[in-house]
Amino acid sequence: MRHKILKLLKDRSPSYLSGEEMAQLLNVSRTSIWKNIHSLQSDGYRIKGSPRLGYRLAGIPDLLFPAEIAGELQTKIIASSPEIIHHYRQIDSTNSALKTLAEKGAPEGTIVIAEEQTGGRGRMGRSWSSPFSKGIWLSILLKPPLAPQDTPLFTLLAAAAVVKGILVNLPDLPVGIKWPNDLLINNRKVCGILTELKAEADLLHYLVIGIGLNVNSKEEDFPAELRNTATSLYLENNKEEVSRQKLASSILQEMDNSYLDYLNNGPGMVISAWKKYNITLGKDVTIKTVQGSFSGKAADLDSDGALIVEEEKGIKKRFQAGEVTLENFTGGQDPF
Ligand code: BTX
Repeated sequence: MRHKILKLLKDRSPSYLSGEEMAQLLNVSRTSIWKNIHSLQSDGYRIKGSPRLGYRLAGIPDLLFPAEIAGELQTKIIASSPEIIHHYRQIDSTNSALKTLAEKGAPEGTIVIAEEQTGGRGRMGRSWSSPFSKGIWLSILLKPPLAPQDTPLFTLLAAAAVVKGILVNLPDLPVGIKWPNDLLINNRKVCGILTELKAEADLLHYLVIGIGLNVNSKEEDFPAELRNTATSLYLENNKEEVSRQKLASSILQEMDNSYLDYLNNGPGMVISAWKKYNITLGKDVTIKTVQGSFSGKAADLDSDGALIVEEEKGIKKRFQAGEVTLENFTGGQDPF
């Protein structure tokens, strides 16, 4: 009902629409209209009431409500209807919440998005700073018909889709992907991706792809220890705020487009999109893995997403996981 009332107000904006007309159009009581208007107002929608004219929408908060991010979407699977978009003002971790929903049978394409995470998670038990309304803290549930060993490609798919979503809104931003899935601008981390899965030996049950993108964070919004290594779109965009609603919609749309392309045509496009936006290949790198550290030139990306590193004597090694440090990067070693 809230979505329907909002749609009517948006369609009529900036004019007024009477409570009686809304009640008739939606076939509900005027009390129901009135209650929903109050609930929208308490969420931050500026709805002006006039005894003679009715209601008028005067402002929309930049919060990631399903009605706002789903409005322009033309997705087939991901966030394809407001019912599979779960929005929270505050939550521990969107990945954890989505895994709980997945266990209860949530359909593919379900997303969890939050204004703030109190226990945002990075890889290997690290934490992810996620202050209120400053970023996009988002998780997406996918159930591709694949073996678990194919899943690293989805992290690459997500990284490239987020870059595309950013560039739709900010075409000049020099954003690049450090293997496998960190997004950097001017050598600082603007986005991280955490992919988690449930699988048996050769059967993938589901994937949860968690995206953390710093959007309107100012220096003081980052914990002191991150101020030299993290950045936000705001800081890189001449300190101009960016609409999180538009950005979230663009990212979901690009994720959906890429996922459908993957399902229909295989991994070719994922690999070429990742290569197009990467800042890793051709660089001297050190890669830390559970087996130890290796240095060499990042030579290529394999068709399964593995990084091929060429060591000094021309010996090539394949890495499916690890932490890459880019050597001789602007300003010396990168800080991650
Ligand atoms: P990561 O392990 O590559 O990065 C984590 C490291 O990045 C931290 O140890 C810290 O040094 C740094 N860091 C922490 N917060 C930020 C930040 N906001 N900006 C830049 N650097 C930061 C990357 O892990 C994966 C992060 C995924 C986060 C998403 S948010 C939605 C979803 N839910 C959830 O709990 N996690 C994911």
